[in-house]
Amino acid sequence: MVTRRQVLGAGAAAGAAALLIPAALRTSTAGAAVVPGGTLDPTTIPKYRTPLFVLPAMPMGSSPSSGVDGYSIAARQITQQILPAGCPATSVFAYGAASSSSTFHYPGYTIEARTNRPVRVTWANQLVDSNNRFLPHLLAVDPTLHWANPPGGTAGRDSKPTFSSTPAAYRGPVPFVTHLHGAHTFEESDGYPEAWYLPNASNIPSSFARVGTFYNQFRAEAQGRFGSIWAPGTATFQYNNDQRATSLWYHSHELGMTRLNVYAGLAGMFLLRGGSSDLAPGVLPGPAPRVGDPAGTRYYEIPMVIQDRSFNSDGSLFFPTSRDFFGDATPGGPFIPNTDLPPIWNPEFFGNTMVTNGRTWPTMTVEPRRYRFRLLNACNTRFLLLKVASNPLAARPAPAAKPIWIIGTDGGFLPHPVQTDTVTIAPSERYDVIIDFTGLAAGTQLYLINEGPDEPFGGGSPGTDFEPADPATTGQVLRFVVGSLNSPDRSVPPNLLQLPSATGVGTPTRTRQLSLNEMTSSTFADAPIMGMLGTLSSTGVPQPKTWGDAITEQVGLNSTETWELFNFTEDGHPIHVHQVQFQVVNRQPMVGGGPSRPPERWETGFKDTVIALPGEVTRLKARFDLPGRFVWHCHIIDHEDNEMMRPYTVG
Ligand SMILES: [Cu+2]
Repeated sequence: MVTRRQVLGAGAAAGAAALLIPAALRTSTAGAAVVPGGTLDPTTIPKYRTPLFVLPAMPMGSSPSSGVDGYSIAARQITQQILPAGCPATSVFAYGAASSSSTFHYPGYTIEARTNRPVRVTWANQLVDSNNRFLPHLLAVDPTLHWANPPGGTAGRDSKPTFSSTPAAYRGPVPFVTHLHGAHTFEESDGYPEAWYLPNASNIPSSFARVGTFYNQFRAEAQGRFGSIWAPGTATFQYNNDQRATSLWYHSHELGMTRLNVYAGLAGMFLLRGGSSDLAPGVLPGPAPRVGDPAGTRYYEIPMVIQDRSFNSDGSLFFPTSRDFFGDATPGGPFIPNTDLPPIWNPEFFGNTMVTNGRTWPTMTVEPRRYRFRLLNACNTRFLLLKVASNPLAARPAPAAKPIWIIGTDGGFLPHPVQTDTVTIAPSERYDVIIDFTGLAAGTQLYLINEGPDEPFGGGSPGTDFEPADPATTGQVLRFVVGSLNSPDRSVPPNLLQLPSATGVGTPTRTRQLSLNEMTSSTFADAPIMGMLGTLSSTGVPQPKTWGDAITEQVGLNSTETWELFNFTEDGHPIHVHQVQFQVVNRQPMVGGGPSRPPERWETGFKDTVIALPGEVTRLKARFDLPGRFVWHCHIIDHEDNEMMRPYTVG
């Protein structure tokens, strides 16, 4: 694989002038070619053979107390037909209702919740075989990062271990903890990356740490706060849902392993409905799946979890097993400890197939009416630029065949519906959209295409500033085929929608200057060894910090702050702050003092993840009203896993 970019050193090496290189001059080396991956050639996979899988609602468990919804959800290894019938099945990690093996699916079934009605979930790590012996990871775990590190024991867990020779991939039991992305929740229920736990397997080596550094503290807090006792191999988290109706998602969130556990399948959606921040039933296209729906129920509100994946010819997921895959250093390294280059971790991952709701390139029969889609980009690294086109192979940028109406994003409804041809969606962002197929003749075929790049996104437009994704593979997502109308569409046309109002976060009393950095190997000139977040000196010099450095963001309880994200790297990064739904203030060139840009039209609601583009400062404001220890991080999860995450505290 060719090096896909020219890397700017972060920190000291990044000259400010270099940051102002126009995006159009950036080297684009990927081209309209198949993205390298496993042994299965993506061009041989038949497209549009498999119906879109409509993710059912997650079955509830018994209610732990009056007014609280209870769930018991486990992570297990299963086999699933992700590739079309006739191709081999794929082993994945999947969430499901612990009492019902048929509910295990990648991605997980959708948790349906009501605003201001708490949901309490017992999350069980059941990554074990039928003899209750632990299963090793499906993918290659790099043990040289700052990671959960169970073999380090209690003294060495959650550390960056040292080695006297380059280690092989870790093959031990899989650490696991779940984060509900976008949730307003206390620290013990937030899925802190050092609050992981191993399965309660029979063969855990006695020298291993079975839980992460913060597990026992949060276990005690959960018992005090809502009376829950955590059994071995589990944690019980409570989501109070005291926030606006919106689309959240749950996913695995372990220190140094999030990219692997999410890629292996541990993700699902969580939809929060009702109350004054939602619309009355019937206003929007619906229903969405509910537990107990009779077979044949027609759905007009459908979550779409979009991911890129690569496969081997035996159906297994492909993920790099060596840094050699990236092609930016001498093959074979040398790696840690002989240089500073991790032996297995790759800076970014781009798959060469597109998978929606756990199926490659599905097809969906739609009625000639409006649909509501809950879009989630659950890719590791890939930014998507989604568009509805009539010809999937049209020259890029393709003409839009239908507009997409954006009505909501991470933190709920926008102030007003926004009509667009393209939805730009970074990893972990959500957009709540309406597509109107009304009036289309039966048999009409439309395609959801992707015009984002097959490489990191730095802003700009497809075909002008970057090469769009390969139209034959990653440039296509799914197909719509128009069928016949089953019943009248009584939903309100999107241009006439009156969306619920919201109260802003208030006036900030403090501004923090924060930096996004990329560190380059001291041995291999163009090879990134990690991303880093940090602060800025008083003279504007970035001060990159590791996960293990002392906490610098200590926020006062109930205070409102502006965070200025200075991006010193060459790529865009989706920055996620736990606990809060923030407002995007503006973006401005870091150097030269050019005018600031207001938020994009689809960013005018509340967000928990924001695209920070290279060479710009991106400003957000948030109110922090829950005390505790949380994290903020890049949601390119390959970056997050290798130092591009920082703890922060409130109160
Ligand atoms: Cu990043």
